[in-house]
Amino acid sequence: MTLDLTRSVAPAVRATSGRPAELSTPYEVWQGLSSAVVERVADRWERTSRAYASGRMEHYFSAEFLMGRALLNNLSNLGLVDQAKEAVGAIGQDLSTVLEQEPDAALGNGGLGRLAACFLDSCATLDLPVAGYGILYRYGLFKQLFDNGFQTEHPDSWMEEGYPFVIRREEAQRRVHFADMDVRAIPYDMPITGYGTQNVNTLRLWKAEPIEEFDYDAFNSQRFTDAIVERERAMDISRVLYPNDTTYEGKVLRVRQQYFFVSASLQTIIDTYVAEHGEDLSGFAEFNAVQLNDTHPVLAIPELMRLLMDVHGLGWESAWDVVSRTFAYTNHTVLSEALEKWDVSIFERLFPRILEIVREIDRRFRLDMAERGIDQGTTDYMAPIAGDTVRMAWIACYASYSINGVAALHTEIIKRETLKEWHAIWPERFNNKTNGVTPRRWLKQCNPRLAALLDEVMGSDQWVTDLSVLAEATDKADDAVLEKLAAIKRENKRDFAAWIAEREGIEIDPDAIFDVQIKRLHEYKRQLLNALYILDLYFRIKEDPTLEVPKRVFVFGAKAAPGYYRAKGVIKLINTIAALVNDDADVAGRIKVVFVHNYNVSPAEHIIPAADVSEQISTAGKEASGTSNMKFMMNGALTLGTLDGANVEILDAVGEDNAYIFGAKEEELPQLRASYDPAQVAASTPGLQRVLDALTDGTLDDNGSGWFADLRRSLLEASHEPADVYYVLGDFAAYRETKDAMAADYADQKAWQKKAWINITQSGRFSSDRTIRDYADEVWKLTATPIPATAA
Ligand code: B1N
Repeated sequence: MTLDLTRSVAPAVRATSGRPAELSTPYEVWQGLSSAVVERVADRWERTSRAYASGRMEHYFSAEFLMGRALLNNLSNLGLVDQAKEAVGAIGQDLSTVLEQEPDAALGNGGLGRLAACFLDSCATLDLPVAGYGILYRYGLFKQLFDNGFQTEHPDSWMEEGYPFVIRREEAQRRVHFADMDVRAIPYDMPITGYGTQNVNTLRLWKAEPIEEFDYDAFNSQRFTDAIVERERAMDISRVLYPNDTTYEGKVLRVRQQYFFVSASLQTIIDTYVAEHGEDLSGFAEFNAVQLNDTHPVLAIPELMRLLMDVHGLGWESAWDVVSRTFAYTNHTVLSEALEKWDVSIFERLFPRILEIVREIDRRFRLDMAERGIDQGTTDYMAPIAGDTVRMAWIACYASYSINGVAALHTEIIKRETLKEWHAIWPERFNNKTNGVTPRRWLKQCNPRLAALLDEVMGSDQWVTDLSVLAEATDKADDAVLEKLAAIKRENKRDFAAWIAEREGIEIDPDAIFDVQIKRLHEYKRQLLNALYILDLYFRIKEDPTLEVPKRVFVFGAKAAPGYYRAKGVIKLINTIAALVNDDADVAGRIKVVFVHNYNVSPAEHIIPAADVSEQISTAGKEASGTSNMKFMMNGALTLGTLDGANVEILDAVGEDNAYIFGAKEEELPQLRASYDPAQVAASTPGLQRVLDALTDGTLDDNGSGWFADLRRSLLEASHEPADVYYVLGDFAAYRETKDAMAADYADQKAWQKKAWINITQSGRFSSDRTIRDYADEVWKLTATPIPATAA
């Protein structure tokens, strides 16, 4: 029943290092211990795959899985942490040092990719027959360094030295055909363990390789380099993750990646179906459903049509009948720059047969609309093909039986605006699935002190798999509990301060308020608003150095897409503000600004448990959901936020006394914007002009890049875009007032800890277990399939 690691660690370490375990490096111990864990779950994994194959399955298609580190997660899920500590101790090493050796699997950009990872954890924990499918990028999201405050990007070769958590399945490879080349798709399978269950689910990541290992003719005719180049062309497909979050680039390689992984995945799923149920594919949708994680895998729709018709002999009608009962589509953003559109010419070049199918979908769509009496303008707007472009979101909406947004407000916006034409015709397809995060990684593992307190207060660890039970403890916050909670936060802040000192070389005071904004750098997320506040606070202190202000540490973590210059300007600005304030004699340590470089999943695990304030300050209506807001809440940080995304539901759960909400609401913005004059707001808001002028008057040096002047212009001057699109100046006064009040409230620690406790105990709704149960019941129609326990 329970697994035993004790005897297998030392031999596994010896096998990886070729040395006695006692002489191996911490990195070798990580490799050995990780291999030992995979070895231990091998039988369960195989039994789970077999149990799922014959029943109904859900397949989660996503171009991104931001998995982070795997070892502690697996040890914790399998109940092996203590055994691992002991086994590692026995060879003279320390488990936490070993765990820190592991590179993050950063095969995603941000929230969308991390959501997919949390979902896999919940599916396994709930014994649900779900598999993930994606791409084994050789290079994950770029590594970020700062050079004089400027972001620089560096390759993330995360598995160059071997990665024990994926198994190459040579025998399960598939061929993917493009008009200009055929490639092999080799699956690398990652076991996904659940918490306290025997089931081990699978994440299948595809790697592209040439069909011919090597072109010997070219080699023999002295065209050695040509042969190498040809080989590399296939490998290019899975070489690198595109570093854009909520935007896309119409690059040929990106669409190749998308087709590559959906084609290989569908071929596998169909082959499994045929093996179980025979050659007649008309029953495919009874046993399979595919969730499309945004539009990135939408080529799966025409590809399944192709496979059903060209390979398995179905006619168009039966194939379309299967397809339209197979796919469900999740929309993750209302930003128009993220809605993928591809040039017809790219499809022509890469996969003419897919283009032919899309054209036929388009033709039949137009007939369908005509029959429904939809006018020509609307039909043209909604059609899969417009002139020279293929619109992936419209194909998704037309073919999917379910369309969902990722928070209540977001779903209302897509119904009312982004996808309103679709909602008008097919309202029954639309549903909301508010995001969630896994409490295993984001509470139990990253905040063991708080987890122990919850065990104690609750009298059991049931909360780990049913977070909603914490609500029973909302009223149990007596003085003893609140003091323990305060002590835990303090310890976490000490640990974090030590981590920051080592990583960034900055000393911070654990008694200060830790105010944190960690997320991708984007104008709509308004890191700039936060930066303007800090600058204003700095000037207030400079004006009156005796001013009494609560001590603060402002923590940032953010990567900017390499081509997004304005976002890079904000990074440079925050780093420049840090240099200005951190050592200023007048400031005297009352403000520290820390920009954590190379923000990723594992830094988040250090940062979130230490946070007091969770900055969730996007322009209302722009952040589809947000998920760090949920992680902070679970760890007792209070939200400083706008009524956007899932913040709305967090406020609902905790009540207005336990969150700090400010700013324009989504429904107010159109009217506010109509008469908005940012220059006038700047002139009439005390202190604001001074802050904006500091961007260009020599206070802050952008090293001749011109980026700070651009930021100032973007707020004040309308040119090719309206001024201050994201309403930064409009919300500034309200933000400052709320943030000042929040900082003042921190002094009453008892009241503050009480709010923190309410946030923690009311976070049940934001467990990804709840989200996944809802998908499974309402969209996927799946039932739990626990594998029977065996003796080993
Ligand atoms: O998806 C998250 C949400 O919590 C966030 O609010 C949302 O911004 C995020 C193209 C995206 N939306 N769209 C993307 C990522 C990569 C890419 O190439 C778009 N990411 C989100 C989870 O629902």
